[in-house]
Amino acid sequence: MKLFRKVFRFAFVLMLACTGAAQAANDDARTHAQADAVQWFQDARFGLFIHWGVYSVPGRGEWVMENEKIPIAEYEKFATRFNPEKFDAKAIVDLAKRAGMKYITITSKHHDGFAMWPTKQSRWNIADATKFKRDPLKELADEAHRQGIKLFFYYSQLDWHHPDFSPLGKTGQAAGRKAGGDFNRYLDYMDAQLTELLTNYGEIGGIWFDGMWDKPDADWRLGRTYDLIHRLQPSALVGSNHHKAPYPGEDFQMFEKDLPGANTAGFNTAHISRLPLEACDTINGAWGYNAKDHSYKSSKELIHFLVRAAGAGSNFLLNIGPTPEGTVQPEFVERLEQVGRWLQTNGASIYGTRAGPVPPRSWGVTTEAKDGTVYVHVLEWQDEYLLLPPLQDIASASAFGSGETLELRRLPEGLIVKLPKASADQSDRIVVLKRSAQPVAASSEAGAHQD
Ligand code: H79
Repeated sequence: MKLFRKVFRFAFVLMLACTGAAQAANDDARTHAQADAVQWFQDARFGLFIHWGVYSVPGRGEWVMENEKIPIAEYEKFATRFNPEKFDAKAIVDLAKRAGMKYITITSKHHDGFAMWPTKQSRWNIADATKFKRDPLKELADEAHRQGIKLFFYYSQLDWHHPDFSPLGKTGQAAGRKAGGDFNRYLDYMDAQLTELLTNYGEIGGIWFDGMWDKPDADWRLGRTYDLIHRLQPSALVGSNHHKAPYPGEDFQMFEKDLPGANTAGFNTAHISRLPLEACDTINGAWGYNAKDHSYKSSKELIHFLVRAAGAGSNFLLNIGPTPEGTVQPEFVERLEQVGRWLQTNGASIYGTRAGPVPPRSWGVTTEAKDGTVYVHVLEWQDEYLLLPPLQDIASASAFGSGETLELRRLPEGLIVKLPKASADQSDRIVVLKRSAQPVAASSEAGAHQD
């Protein structure tokens, strides 16, 4: 009997040790996968955001259900008209590549709860509720993988359609759901949908959550959901647009319509964390297709946003809202191609860089490559000379592209650089600063003054 107990205890301890070791190995795998993914993400710097769903049918933006107080039964009729036969995953991935983007983040489910893939968890999805029998997420995932573009899924935790999204939050009050749903059952549904997305679509770059702000005080079981994601795909990065400082388990921090630190949009009150950063914005004013919104940002404005994001150490996720047919309107294509052309020439000052030694300024920003080369991006500055803070180890300045040596004066107050001449259509004047191994003294005798 005693022996039996001993053996039993040994087996029990061994089992504990094994699960502990397995857990440690898992954690270790996640740590390595996450570290590589984070490096990749920060090097990428530019991605394509896609807002696409049944809301594209009325063409009044992705908030149409809430803004126009459309009840569920009425809203579901848009799905019967959603038949995006012109959707061409290759055309979309080609476009992202031409734009110089390294990843795509697409709405798998927005606040209206509609799943853009044939989920088995409810019939409110593209296969069961529309005439369109294809799986656009699968087509996009396969094409993205073929072309070496990473695919992220946007997933709205807020749901205006699910009966168990209860009690209601700030929004979704006009959808017409009965009270008494079970929120934990909703969270099980969400985890089951995420499991599908992270199991059936190959390698996924990450999950981009949105909508927690609707019920900031609810228990969202974040730890459980984030662990599930990290277990299913250790290299998938998790981020959430909750407008607060990041929670444990999140791998990047996003800023909606805002540069990190700028807070121009007013609702990203979270301070900047040490996590990788990503700022997202629209080309016109809408995320989902809006047929009447023609206030397009110019390609120069978009380039400036990209450059200012890089200077703040952040990625830029630039959005398109495809039409209900699945095509991309020409105004978006044209602008993405223009940004792509700019990146073809100037990409070395953006890709693979981190925020540079001079913090963002109104005149522009600095980025820094891994070899220490500093790129000064002069965006809004009319004068011939620019005063930079006294950077100690800068040996020389040259114009990006032409390589022309630029005059550099080292004063105790700072570095004065003579800027390259701007051409009329130039979005950005880029100065390359090369570092020396030794700090350079602040005097013209040091040989820094070149005419
Ligand atoms: O998917 C796009 C938008 O539909 C979504 N995020 C981007 C990426 C988005 N949802 N809401 N918002 C953007 C704006 C949020 C506004 C809020 Fe509020 C202000 C949320 C909480 C305070 C006003 C009051 C709207 C809800 C309550």
